[in-house]
Amino acid sequence: MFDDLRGFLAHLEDLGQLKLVKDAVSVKHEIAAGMRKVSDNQGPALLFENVKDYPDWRVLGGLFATRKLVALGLGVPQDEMLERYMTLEDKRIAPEIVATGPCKEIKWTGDQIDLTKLPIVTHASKDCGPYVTIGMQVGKDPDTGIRNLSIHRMLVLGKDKLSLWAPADHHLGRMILKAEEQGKGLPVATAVGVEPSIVVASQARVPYGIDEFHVAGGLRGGAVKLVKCETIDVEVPAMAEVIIEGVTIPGERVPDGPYGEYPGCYSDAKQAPVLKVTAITMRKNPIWQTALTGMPVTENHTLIEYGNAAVVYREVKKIVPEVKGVNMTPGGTFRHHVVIAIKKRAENEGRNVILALLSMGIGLKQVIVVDDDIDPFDPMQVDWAMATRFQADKDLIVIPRLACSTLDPSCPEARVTAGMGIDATAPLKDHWRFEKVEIPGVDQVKYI
Ligand SMILES: Cc1cc2nc3c(=O)[nH]c(=O)nc-3n(C[C@H](O)[C@H](O)[C@H](O)COP(=O)(O)O)c2cc1C
Ligand SMILES: [Mn+2]
Repeated sequence: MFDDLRGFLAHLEDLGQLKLVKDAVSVKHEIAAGMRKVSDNQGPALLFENVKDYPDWRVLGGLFATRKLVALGLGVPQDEMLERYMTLEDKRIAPEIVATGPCKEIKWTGDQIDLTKLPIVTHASKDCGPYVTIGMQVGKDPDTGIRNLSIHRMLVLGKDKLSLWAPADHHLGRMILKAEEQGKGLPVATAVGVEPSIVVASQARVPYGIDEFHVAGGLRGGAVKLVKCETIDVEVPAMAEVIIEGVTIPGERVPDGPYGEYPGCYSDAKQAPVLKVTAITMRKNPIWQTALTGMPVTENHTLIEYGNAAVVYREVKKIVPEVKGVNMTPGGTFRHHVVIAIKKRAENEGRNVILALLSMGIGLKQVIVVDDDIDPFDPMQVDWAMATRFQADKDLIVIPRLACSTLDPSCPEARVTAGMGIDATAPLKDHWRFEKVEIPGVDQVKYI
């Protein structure tokens, strides 16, 4: 596996999956424009070497723009990703604390702290400002001290202040609220530019109280090396490009937005916690990494696919042991829509699957269940199943007002959604009526 981000970049360069961009680009929109293009065109990732106003920096964008890049990051063949991801997610290898590391090569403390000296990118046309979009936030539960690793966007508010959009239904948001109840700020470190398994692990849907660095260890097949921060009691990846250390200001909230969000629409300004920066450390000749979100598919979608598909697969498996496929669909942002293929052996198993998935609260609003003779990844076959095996009056389930982690603008209020289930499995009774028409001997035809 890769020791650090630079190791992964060298690998991508060998494979022709990394483009070194020499053209001068601005951090305002111009970098994001290139990222949009490679997200729409199957890569490659982009390393901008000539960033206007930031001569000391290189900026990396679209590192996970395609599903192929995510698979390369984990060193897993793309068609085996879900199966392998699930095995590796369960492996769990504890991180190792080391004395120091490259992320300490340069240190800014006190008056040296200045976020405006980092090439933080403004992405979408209506974004309210520059955002850190792929920082790995590390926080600790104020009572147990157990770490959490996740990604939350941060808006630059000044030289030493950032917003930190971590809502209460995410683990870091919960920690911030817990600390506030004790009248304290929460120390939070943000690591930018780490190797891919740490990024993918940050998206694992593991319960509160599980340190995602253990998941990263399993994904990469070896312990992640962590070092202590300079100013807060938090550990961060030793090989990271940049570390931003800070403490949330208890009770303080700022408007954060509008921002071009993962559903592909702008979110309104939300009241986000504020982080006071206490130190910035980095490697020599640092690489700043930024990630695009907005209309699917971007890296905000590809990175989330397998964490979501895994938790859905496991939930379905509890009800129907023979799960043939789980397709979190790209148009459904890899969060909202799923197609499940099952081998059903009791009449209403599909309905149980629908209820179980809609009640998970992970953002699902549309669940389609098909039989195992349908490829859930083929929209034509799924449509055919709906055309011939589904009747809306008896096979459609609508559940109003579910609590749900979502930024979908069609929701009646924040974090509330209706759920829809479509049971497009054929009845077991009179099954011959739902069989696909087949012609014998097609495989033997040699003349075309
Ligand atoms: C590129 C990227 C950006 C993200 N930005 C945010 C964000 O700004 N706010 C947020 O709550 N979640 C964001 N997420 C999703 C969370 O990081 C994800 O749900 C994570 O699993 C939460 O961790 P937790 O389960 O420990 O709460 C982002 C994910 C990715 C891949
Ligand atoms: Mn977590």
